[in-house]
Amino acid sequence: MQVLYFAGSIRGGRQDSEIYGKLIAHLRNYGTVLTEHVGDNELLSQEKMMSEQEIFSRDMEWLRCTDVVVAEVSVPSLGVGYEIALAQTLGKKIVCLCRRSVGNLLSAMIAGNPALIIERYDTLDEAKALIDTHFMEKQ
Ligand code: 6IA
Repeated sequence: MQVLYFAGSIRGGRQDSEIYGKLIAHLRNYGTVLTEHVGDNELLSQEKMMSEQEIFSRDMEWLRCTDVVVAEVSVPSLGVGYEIALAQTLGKKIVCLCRRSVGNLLSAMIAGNPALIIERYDTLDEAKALIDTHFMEKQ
């Protein structure tokens, strides 16, 4: 089983949190997802016990020991962009999922980065099928 890091917006806006939760549940078919709180508002509220410095250090450590990063990038987020850049520096495989409706509002720093695998989707089922495509080849 692989170790997976799911990145999704927190302070950038929580409007997609339900989608994150469903994508994380699907990713669990392929490995351990370290960042379950990103898709679970209750788990996330437990993070209030941690300082921002502790959250930053823990997330950086988790990124280091991750095999694959899956980032949902439809909602712009400074933290997700930062995580993607660090993951790239660490040589990780990075799959970015973005709803087609976002169009060219996706930052050029993501859309134009040849090191990233960028997949567009319309429906949750389509996003899950894209995840299957990327993880099946690793099985
Ligand atoms: O800039 P953002 O907050 O949208 O960044 C979101 C990304 O940074 C996610 O992919 C997370 O992995 C990471 N991140 C940012 N904030 C947190 C957090 N607590 N807990 C865990 N990971 C985080 C934020 C405070 C919380 C009590 C609401």
